[in-house]
Amino acid sequence: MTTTLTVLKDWVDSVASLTRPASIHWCDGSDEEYQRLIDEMQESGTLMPLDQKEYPGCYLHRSDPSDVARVEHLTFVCSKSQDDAGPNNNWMDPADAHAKIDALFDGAMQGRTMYVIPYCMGPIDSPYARLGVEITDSPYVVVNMNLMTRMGAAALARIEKEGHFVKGLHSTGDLDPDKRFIMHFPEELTIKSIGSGYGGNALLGKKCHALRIASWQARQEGWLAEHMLIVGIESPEGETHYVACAFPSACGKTNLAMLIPPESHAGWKIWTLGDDIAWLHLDTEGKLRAINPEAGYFGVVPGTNAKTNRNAFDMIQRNTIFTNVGLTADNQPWWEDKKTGKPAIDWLGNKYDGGNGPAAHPNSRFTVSARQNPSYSSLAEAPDGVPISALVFGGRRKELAPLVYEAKSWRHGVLIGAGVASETTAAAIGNVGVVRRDPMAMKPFCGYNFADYWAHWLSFADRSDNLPRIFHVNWFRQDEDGKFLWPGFGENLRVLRWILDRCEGRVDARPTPVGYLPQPDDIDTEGLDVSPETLEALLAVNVDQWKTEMQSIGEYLDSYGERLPDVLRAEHAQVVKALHAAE
Ligand code: GTP
Ligand code: SPV
Ligand code: MN
Repeated sequence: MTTTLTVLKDWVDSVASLTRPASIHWCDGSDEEYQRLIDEMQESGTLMPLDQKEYPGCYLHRSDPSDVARVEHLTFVCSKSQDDAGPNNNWMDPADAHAKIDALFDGAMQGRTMYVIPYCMGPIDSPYARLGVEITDSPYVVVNMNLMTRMGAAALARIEKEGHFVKGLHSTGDLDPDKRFIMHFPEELTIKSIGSGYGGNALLGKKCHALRIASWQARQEGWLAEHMLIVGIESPEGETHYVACAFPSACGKTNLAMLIPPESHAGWKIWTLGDDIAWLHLDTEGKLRAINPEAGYFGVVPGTNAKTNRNAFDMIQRNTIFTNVGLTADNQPWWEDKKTGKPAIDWLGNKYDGGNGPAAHPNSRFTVSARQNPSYSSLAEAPDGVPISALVFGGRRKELAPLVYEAKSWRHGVLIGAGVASETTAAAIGNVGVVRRDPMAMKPFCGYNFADYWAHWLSFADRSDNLPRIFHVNWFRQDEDGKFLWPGFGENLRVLRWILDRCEGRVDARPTPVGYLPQPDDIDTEGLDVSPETLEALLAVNVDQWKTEMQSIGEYLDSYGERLPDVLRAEHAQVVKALHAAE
């Protein structure tokens, strides 16, 4: 296989002459190709088969111990002007960046096969879908891209028809963290990544293309590329609403996207459209419509059990690639909070004795096709996507942020999004549990200056009076003993119900300086172990704490200087004023 498209052929030739692979393979995306690569990786030791009786088609990959998460400090946006990348991104001059990374690519694929992966982000016949080609020397990347994207012959055909595509060059290099870089050249629609084989660093269709490059394109073209799940919520009366939620990494997107209604909610159904990324476009009626550019899930394994997420638990019982989980004595995958089995071997391959930290890495992941999800929506393949009723921001906050509140307007909602903060998680290398600003859950993923990004968000109010309402949720409030105040998981449906009631004008709300809060009776706690006092705590607005928070948000916004939209400053000033008036 090769291509009739000269720009593609020339680029592949030039990469081959730089990286000097032993051979070149054009991926067709077939089942045979997938299985052949799986077999080859078992021979080379890259993959280990799991117990094929209980876990048919499942394999374990152990990554290099230094290569277990995204590397934000090594991720760069290399726009011509540093201001276009903004204070939210690491920046390098494009010429310097190319020189630096090309030197590392020089001869990097010697003795290896170079795989050319044409892929399509979004349903293959969707006008909103975008094309890319990833060149990689990692067969692990190829099989993951097979599960995560529409890749192969059909994508190549569309690329040849359209004539343009995002170029992604990846090599695992020698996995030396000092020679690891993830670089984006938005003006050239190009990504270059070397030195990591892990997730968001290496599966270039995901965060690199579908968020960093796509967000840049979306701003120019008038749409949004967001770190959001997309979920359909069907009531017992058969009314379905679609909601898109932005929570930072490892803060509950996959879980909410495939939520199982609790027993108390007979007749409710949840339909998953996407668990990580949404591309949002205004339609001719001014409605925001969402597609999921991905076709599979790269999900956090720890915490997944039959009670928290039965759908995911069942889904990863077959045809799943596990990365960095532990093993039981009978060669089944094991992770913290699995609730069944016992660990015998840890994620590093050492005997597990309980003394040296978790058996599964906290950022261990499963890769699986979305089609295996029992709650997979039939509209996940719809070319025009689904209409969105509500946008929801969220974070992992021990205190302060209430269980749920609603923005007073689109503009106020943009301020709420811009002020999102969350405790850091194991999804990126670095400290865990430190609260940091993560606007719209896009801190690591926005490919341009956040000031321009907020202006772009604000501009939607000028283009439509039919926009979704905006909310903020927090499943992670804790008491003094570190116990979660809210049961979370399936019970989050109770909060989604309030959100939909608000969208439908079925309930009123309590106005506060920070937004509209539920009247306590409007959150159904029937059958829950949540006392009225706990609910009150979950729905409280502590004026003093919020004043401090708004001060900190104000300083954060100010760090964007002149480019910060005045509207956002004005929205901020209004909340501050309301907090002072509330004394
Ligand atoms: P990325 O794939 O990194 O973008 O993460 P994500 O946002 O999809 O997070 P995910 O759903 O995988 O959840 C991450 C962790 O949070 C898992 O360990 C979950 O068990 C836990 N979690 C998810 N939802 C809830 C919840 O409602 N309450 C509590 N307490 N924990 C939750
Ligand atoms: C995240 O970190 O938000 C993820 C995993 O979804 S990764 O693919 O590594 O970005
Ligand atoms: Mn994510």
